[in-house]
Amino acid sequence: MHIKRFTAPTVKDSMKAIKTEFGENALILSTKRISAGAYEVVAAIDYDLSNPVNLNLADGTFGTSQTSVIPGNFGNVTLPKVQAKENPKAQSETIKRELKELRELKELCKTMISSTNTPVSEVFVKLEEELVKNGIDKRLAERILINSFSAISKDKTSDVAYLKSFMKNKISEKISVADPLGSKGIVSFVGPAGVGKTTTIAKLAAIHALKKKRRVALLTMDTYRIAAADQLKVYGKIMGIPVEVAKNTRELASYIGLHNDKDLILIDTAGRSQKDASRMRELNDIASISPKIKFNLVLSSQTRDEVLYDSVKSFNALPIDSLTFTKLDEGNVYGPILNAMILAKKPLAYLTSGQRVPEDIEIATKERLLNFFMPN
Ligand SMILES: Nc1nc2c(ncn2[C@@H]2O[C@H](COP(=O)(O)OP(=O)(O)O)[C@@H](O)[C@H]2O)c(=O)[nH]1
Ligand SMILES: [Mg+2]
Repeated sequence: MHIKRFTAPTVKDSMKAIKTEFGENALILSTKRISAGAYEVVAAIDYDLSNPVNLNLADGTFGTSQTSVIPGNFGNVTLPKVQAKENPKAQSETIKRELKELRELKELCKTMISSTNTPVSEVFVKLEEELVKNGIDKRLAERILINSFSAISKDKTSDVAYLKSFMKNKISEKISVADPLGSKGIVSFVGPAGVGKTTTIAKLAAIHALKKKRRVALLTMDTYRIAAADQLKVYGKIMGIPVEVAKNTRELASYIGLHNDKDLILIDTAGRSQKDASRMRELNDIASISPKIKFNLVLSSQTRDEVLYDSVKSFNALPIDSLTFTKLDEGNVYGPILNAMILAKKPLAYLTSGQRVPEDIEIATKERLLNFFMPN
């Protein structure tokens, strides 16, 4: 469903604009006079059937692993291949399911329109605005809202507080958290350049080596930028922990062997553009050294929509175990974290909010995340 506000000098003019943009099938959600000579009409249109949408209204999910959570940009993460393999019977099942979902969506819109005492549509639009203002992808915001509105009893659809807590629960079901350094292991930090991988590693190394007294070794494969390895060496020296520079995956494998007595081995990698195929291959080679190596994808919370989705999609080709979001101190919009988590379908490990080592890092908790996504 696509919802849009149309403002014009008269309702008739708004209707004309709606008809031009949305066609005959537009559903009118609300009409109000906003000032002398200005009327606002909120209209909605069903998704085009050709658009790969799975609302899963029946079970209240935002989408399944076989279909996109969010159409459009999110659609080609897993969808094209899965669809290509579908046999005609499965395809017809998919079409049937989608038609059923569209019918349910239409019913939901009708319910919203017919509610005259407390215009549900206004609550819907207001909550959607709140989510979108917080950086939550509009398409995801609509799904969360539709799933929530359709799952609660009608007398609750204008109770904003109830709706918010219901939506929080819905989001909570869809996200998870995990600390990859909870037990002994090897974790490689990957992600675009400049997001804060090396700083995050320094913070984690300080916490585990100095505070928790665990045996830690740092390995770096970042030999592309001058002084990149030095940055980590300085941290290692201050903390009194070994730092090894590996020029290739063969060397990396031998350093991993050398430090097999350690509780934790943290691997720093060169920040690379996901468009750089040879460097992405190198990251894949790290994965092939040992299945024990975990991958944490580090992303900046300040990266917006398309660029962020691009990174998630490209790096998700690696066996990513968890995510980290950095630079929370640089903004007050947290939706992109949710967008990326839903798209990546991976748990969140750490949040960082400053340059101080080791103070500015925290282990992610669901409670904290939900407060970021839907502040009270
Ligand atoms: N404001 C802020 N800056 C950060 C944070 N994490 C890292 N940085 C800074 O971002 C820049 C790049 O960090 P670096 O760790 O070298 O990124 P890398 O290229 O991914 O290894 C440095 O100036 C860091 O001090 C954070 O949480 N908040
Ligand atoms: Mg670095």
